[in-house]
Amino acid sequence: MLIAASLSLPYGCKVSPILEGQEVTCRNNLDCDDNNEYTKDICLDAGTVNSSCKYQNVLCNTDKDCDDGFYCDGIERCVDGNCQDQPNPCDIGETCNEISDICEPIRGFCNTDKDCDDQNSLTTPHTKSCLFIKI
Ligand SMILES: [Ca+2]
Ligand SMILES: [Ca+2]
Repeated sequence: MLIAASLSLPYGCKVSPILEGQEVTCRNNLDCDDNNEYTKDICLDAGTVNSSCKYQNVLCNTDKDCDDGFYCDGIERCVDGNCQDQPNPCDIGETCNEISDICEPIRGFCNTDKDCDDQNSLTTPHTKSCLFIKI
């Protein structure tokens, strides 16, 4: 773009004089828009004859861009253009079922309630499946 007139800045700021008719590549980041949502558009030396556009690749724009399709390895989040893994979605005492995308109580092999005692007075064991039921 061509500069129509020299820049005047508030508060008496001094800038290098720009002659009328000189080319300026960009005045702000929007001037560098490349219509690619997977690049971050940056205007360097904005509004000067040395201005230029810089493009940084962005891996994601939304959490959906990061989803690996697996429930049990956690929900992936898009943070500042990069994907970040989140922890296993299940609580302690639960196991993850990838087929049904749910967390289930850990079950074990047992013959009696004693085999399933988790030493927790707030649960009662349910024999055969070792399913602990909160009371
Ligand atoms: Ca872009
Ligand atoms: Ca995942």
